[in-house]
Amino acid sequence: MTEDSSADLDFSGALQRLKEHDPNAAVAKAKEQLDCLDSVTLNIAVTGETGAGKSAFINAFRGLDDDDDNSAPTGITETTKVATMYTHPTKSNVQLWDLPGTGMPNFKADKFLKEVKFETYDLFIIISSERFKENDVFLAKEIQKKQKRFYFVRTKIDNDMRSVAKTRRNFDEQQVLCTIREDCHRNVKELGNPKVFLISSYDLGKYDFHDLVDSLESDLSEYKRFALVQSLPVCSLAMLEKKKKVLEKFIWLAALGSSLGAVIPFPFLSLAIDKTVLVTYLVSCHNALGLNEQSLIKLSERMNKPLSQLKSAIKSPLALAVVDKMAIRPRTAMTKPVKRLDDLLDARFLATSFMNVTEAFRSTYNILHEALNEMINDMRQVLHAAGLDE
Ligand SMILES: Nc1nc2c(ncn2[C@@H]2O[C@H](COP(=O)(O)OP(=O)(O)OP(=O)(O)O)[C@@H](O)[C@H]2O)c(=O)[nH]1
Ligand SMILES: [Mg+2]
Repeated sequence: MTEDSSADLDFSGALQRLKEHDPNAAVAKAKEQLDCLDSVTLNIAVTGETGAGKSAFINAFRGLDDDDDNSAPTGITETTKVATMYTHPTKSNVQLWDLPGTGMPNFKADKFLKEVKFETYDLFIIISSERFKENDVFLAKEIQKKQKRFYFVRTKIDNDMRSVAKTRRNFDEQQVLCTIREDCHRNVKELGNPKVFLISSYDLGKYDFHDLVDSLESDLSEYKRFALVQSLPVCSLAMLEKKKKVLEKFIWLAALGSSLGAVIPFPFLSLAIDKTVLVTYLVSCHNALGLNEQSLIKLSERMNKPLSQLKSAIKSPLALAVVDKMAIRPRTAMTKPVKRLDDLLDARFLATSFMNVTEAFRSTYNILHEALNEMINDMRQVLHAAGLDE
């Protein structure tokens, strides 16, 4: 199967196939697709002039602060000299590449692309903290020639806002954004009026980050899109909604992939459902939604809210059970008793009875759907507690 064979990716199609065809084959196919989702890699190249904010953007994209372990070094003395790969902390198949700056006077776009091995990347993000320069345009043209996509990002918008707000009495944010946008477009219009995304790497929830993600998504194959959306930090309610849509789309795959019932006849429920597949799916949703410990710590630091306040917004037994399952520390007598994830899943399955494999599939789908909704509701409450629910 190729990663682009997305036509099959829907629930009713899967159900139909299950009814009409060999269930064993349908389950095997789902498992194959799940493996594919796990193994697809997304390589994003980030380039632009020295000091433009490439490394800071990469850190923000990975949900890290500039001073975290494993973050890309930032600052005026930390110039990126060779292409360096940074993997996503929870989705290691998403790789961001910090490429050397493009600002040298003798810059040759074709030589540059050859040196950084352009074929490695799915797409290029060209960053500038001012107007885009000649070298940025040369590079974009060359990327286009090589049949790859590029996206212009104008960063450090928060700085622009601050300095204009200081000097103008009738400060109008939209007006300032409009001026910056027009200014950027003037310098890149020979490329056919490409979009320019205005961004602050220190506040991804504001300005055009969401639009950038929409554009990246629409240009990627279904599998790479899934990897991208899973990896993004939950910086706003809008981002949470985006994740919900994408995660929901793949529930049926986990439901079908777990249907051991197709292979082993009932009546033993534990034999009918492969809980490992379900647990893997729920843990990846939990990470993607930002409910894991590391993401909550980052959110509490960024929004200056106590971690305990954010954690107390998480109420669903399922989300708590995933946290408990993922905890590195051993359980102690002091640890609040939490239902185990496997037990919770068993309890939900016991409430249903399966007549055949399509029934099992449908029930598993509903159980996972409900579980995902519970975690999404929890994350909505976390964002509310963090003050990010506007
Ligand atoms: N306020 C603000 N500062 C930013 C932003 N992005 C980057 N910076 C700052 O700009 C400086 C340069 O950022 P880097 O990410 O190191 O720039 P770079 O493009 O990686 O630079 P080189 O590696 O030298 O090519 C750092 O001090 C960052 O903190 C942003 O969106 N807002
Ligand atoms: Mg750098």
